[in-house]
Amino acid sequence: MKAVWRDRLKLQNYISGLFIEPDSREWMDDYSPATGEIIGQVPKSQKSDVDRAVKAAKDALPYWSSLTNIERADWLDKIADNLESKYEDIAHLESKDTGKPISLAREVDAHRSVKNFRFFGEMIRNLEEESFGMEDANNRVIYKPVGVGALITPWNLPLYLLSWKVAPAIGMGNTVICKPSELTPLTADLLMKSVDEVGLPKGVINLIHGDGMGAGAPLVSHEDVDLVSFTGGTSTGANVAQSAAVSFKKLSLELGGKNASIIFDDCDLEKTVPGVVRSGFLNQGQVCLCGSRILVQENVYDKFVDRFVNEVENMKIGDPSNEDTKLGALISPEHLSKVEEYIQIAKDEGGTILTGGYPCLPKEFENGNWIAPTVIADLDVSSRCSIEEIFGPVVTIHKFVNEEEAIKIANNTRYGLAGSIWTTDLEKGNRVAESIHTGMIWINTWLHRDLRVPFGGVKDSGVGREGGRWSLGFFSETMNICTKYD
Ligand code: TXE
Repeated sequence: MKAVWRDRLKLQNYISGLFIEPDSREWMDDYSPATGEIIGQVPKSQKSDVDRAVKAAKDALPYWSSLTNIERADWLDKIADNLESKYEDIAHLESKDTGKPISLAREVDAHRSVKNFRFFGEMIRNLEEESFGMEDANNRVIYKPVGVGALITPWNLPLYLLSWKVAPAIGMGNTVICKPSELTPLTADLLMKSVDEVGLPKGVINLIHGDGMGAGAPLVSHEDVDLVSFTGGTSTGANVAQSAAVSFKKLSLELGGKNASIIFDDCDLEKTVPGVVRSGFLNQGQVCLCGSRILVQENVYDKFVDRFVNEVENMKIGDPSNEDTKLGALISPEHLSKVEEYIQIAKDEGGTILTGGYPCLPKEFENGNWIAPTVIADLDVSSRCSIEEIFGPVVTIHKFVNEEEAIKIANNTRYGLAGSIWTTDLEKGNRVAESIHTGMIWINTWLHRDLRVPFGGVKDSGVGREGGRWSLGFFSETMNICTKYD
């Protein structure tokens, strides 16, 4: 299938089935992370745009929520089919907008965006009512829509994360307003085109572009918004939580991570090294699940580090549109500066840079946000780079002696999202996993996703779980109806 790429897309909001300009008539530039060129213009929306979108969603609610699960599942399938026909477009737009390699955008972003709609369509079609019989009565548990949902998403996996929220939200009978990151608006626009093409009833899915303060904040605090699902940074998440709490909105927060990869000396190094490289650097380390702290048992430390650094240095960095590129650019100049500052902090705190620096790239990329994958050793386990989220292609490596010490280091952070454990002793792997304070752990793998399982974190990594029936639970109100027999 041929990709369609149109330079400098001038985007519109999508409200009540219409693509419309923002009231401000102002747009922000959208930049290519790889080259620094302007590739699109993003509406700078404000409260009046948000008000209009919320009204559209509220007006659409009575009809949409009156449909059966099967009817709504059919709509999810239609959106999935339409997105699938745009598979190559999704990959190209996402790669252009985020700076990630095209192969990754295809395998991960395009694939999962389609799959999210199919998966939740299937789940909702087969959702069965639960009942609890008593001697003299019966309890029926039913799922009702929550109402109008605000879905706020970040820039690292734009359509992947947006579809992860939209599909279960509308599938359970809610109507929604999407607020994608202002840094990566292109595939959210594509989704609206799909929704428009399939003829989804107007107002069920609305989209407001804009920045956090102008568009995100008035959306979260809007009195007619009943639920907020947010994925993004921890400090923004704290603001969102504060604002949503005032009117007791249903809230799910998926925030940052500082995940440990724990390598025991009995691991299979042939599989562990590539697995840990992937977990450290996928999407330039800009995935909340990335394993950015690598804890290695002392007996295998030197051998692991040698092989690991060698494999990292062999990753191909450069033009995201090349099929064999493994690492692309960072999302923005500001984010690149944040990552550079952390590398400087690591040096100041006594870290040794085992590999890193800047890649040598053709002239067309000189204004992009580039940095080579960086591996830092010799830092104290409590140093800032070892416990704070960097969210870039930077990992720290630490030595541990035994299980207890590995667990202690892994838990030595305010974050608690995920992690991975690498060992051939599965009993030990499971024992250690249960002691780690996170919402998810992988053993001998990473980012091996079954969409039925709960996804989310503890501590500063968030509140609540999405995924499978947890998403269906979050995007609905469960109600019990108890009927007493004569
Ligand atoms: O995300 P923000 P940023 C981490 C990562 C990164 C840091 C900051 O460490 O360096 O967060 O990234 C919208 N009310 N993650 O600043 O601000 C915003 O417009 C409502 C981890 O880019 O959290 C965007 O749509 N909405 C993360 C979304 O929130 C607001 C992925 C996320 O932006 C708002 C990305 C407000 N007051 C970064 N302010 C993950 N969990 O995967 C902003 N927004």
